[in-house]
Amino acid sequence: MSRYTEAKEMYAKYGIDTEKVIEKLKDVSISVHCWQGDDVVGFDSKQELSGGIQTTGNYPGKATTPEQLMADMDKVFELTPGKMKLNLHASYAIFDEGEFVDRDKITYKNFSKWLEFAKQRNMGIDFNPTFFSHPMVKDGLTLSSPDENVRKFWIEHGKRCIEISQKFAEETGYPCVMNIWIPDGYKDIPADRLAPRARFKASLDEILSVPYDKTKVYICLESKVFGIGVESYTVGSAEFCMNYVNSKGITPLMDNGHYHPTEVVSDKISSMLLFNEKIALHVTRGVRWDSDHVVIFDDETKEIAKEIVRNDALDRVFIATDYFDASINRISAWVTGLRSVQKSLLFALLQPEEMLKKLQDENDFTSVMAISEEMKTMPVGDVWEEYLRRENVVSDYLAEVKKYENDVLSKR
Ligand code: RNT
Ligand code: ZN
Repeated sequence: MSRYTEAKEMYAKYGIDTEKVIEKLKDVSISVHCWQGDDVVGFDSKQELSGGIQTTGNYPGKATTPEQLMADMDKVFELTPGKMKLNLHASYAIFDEGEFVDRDKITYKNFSKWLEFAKQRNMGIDFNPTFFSHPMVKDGLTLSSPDENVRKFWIEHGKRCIEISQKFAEETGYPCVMNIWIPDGYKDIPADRLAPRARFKASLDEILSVPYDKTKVYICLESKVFGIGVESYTVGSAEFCMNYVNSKGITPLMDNGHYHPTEVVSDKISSMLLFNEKIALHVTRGVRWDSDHVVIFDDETKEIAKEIVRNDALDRVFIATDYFDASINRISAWVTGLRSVQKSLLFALLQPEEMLKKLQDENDFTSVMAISEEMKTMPVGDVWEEYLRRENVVSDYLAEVKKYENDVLSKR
């Protein structure tokens, strides 16, 4: 008997059909962040990374041209099972020789190569305006700046990005999730917490005045608690974003690095699902702070996956990855993170959720604990291997990555 057949029988004892689970997992789409490939540098101005986020490390072979980034992403797609979407930042605009278009003026034409890339791979595109790493970020502020010219520049950027997102959705045939995150905040205790938030609110209102098709473009707002150099006050806090999103009927985005270290996104998902048709996630791994370490198959990632699965919300949660590690092979980092998200979803799909919910209602927490612990050592790995086999994806991705490093990355 094969290991998978044995695993199938073991799970069947808990009423879990591994065949159905594999079919379900195949359909879950993960939005792959392009910025893991070049340490969040982008192509438009190659400015130093700003906005309180940081990459550390200097592993050789990073992508420095669109062609290299695309080639690296192809390697990632080849080594990753399941459905994927391309997640682009506006700073990844591709210009012709000698051309430069600033962020307040970009159009979909500056992304035509990406559009071609996505279409050829039958992928949708998600998009992000880039409110950082740019000279128009003044004193660390963008949409909340007291300087009207600064605000205007970034409002125009936001508007252009909605237009581009709409075009992506129309051209690819897949809806585009457009996520707004701004780095605005203060290093030390501010004298006025209200005015910057009021300006941010007014700026967002202006951006959202651009007409767009709500069935094609989902606009998200991502909150944050603090960033490096922005320790005391963040304009786009959780409360700001949650209220703004609800008042406008747009989509909340939770990044699990953006809360106090003992707060967990897994506990927030159910509440957000009760009040929002869709929610979006940035799956990352914060180590002591929002460090954006590569996602691994750890407890919180599994718990997030469980919340999506047992609340029957796979079609209501936009899942995207968001991490950047420059200290290890970037392709391996990308693939490890993406596989970990999928593995967590698989683990979640392999839980006897109905049984556990019933036991909770009967206040039998003794059984809830015992069964949950048993599930941890069930043969999820054998189901995972079968899933890879059916998706025609190699199991040993490390060997492939090393080969690519040798053949391609080391020659850059
Ligand atoms: C920053 C946010 C944001 C960025 C990307 C690059 O803390 O998480 O999502 O990581 O937009
Ligand atoms: Zn994020």
